Amino acid sequence: MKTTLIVSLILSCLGFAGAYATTNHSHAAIGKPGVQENVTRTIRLEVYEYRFSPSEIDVKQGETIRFIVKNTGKKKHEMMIDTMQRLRKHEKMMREHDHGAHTEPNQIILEPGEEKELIWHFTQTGAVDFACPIPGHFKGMRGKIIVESK
Ligand SMILES: [Cu+2]
Repeated sequence: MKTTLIVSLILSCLGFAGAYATTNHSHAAIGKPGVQENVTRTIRLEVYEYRFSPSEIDVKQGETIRFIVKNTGKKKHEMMIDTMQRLRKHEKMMREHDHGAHTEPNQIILEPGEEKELIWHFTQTGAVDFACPIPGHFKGMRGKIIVESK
C-alpha cells in the first residue's frame, strides 16, 4: 500500500515537464498538463492590455480544462499557469535574460490577434495562479483558478 503510493507519486512527478520535477515539488498542487482525450470542459479567455477576462475561474477537482485563449490586445501576451512563487521567478528571469521562443507545457505565448489553447488537468483542490509573466505586464495581468472538490 505504502509502496504503491510512493511509486505513483514518483510517476506523477516524472509525468510532469522535466524542469519542474527536478527543481520543485510544490507543482503537485497546481495539477499538470492535460491531454485532448480527457478534456471535460472548454473555457474561453480573452487577454489584452493589461488583464485576463475572466480573471477568476472555477473548476472541479479532477477536471481537464481546455482553455482557449485569444489575444484581443495590441501587444504580445502570455498565459502561464503555476504557483505565484514560480510565476514571480519566471518574470524575474524574463527581465534579466532574453526569453527566446522556448515554451513549457504550462504556458502559451500569444501574438496580437492570435488564439491558442492550453489543456490542464486539475488534480488538487485549492487555488491555482496564472499570469502573464512579461515584464511590465505581470503586476496587473494575474488570475486565479479555484479548484473545488467534486
Ligand atoms: Cu501581457
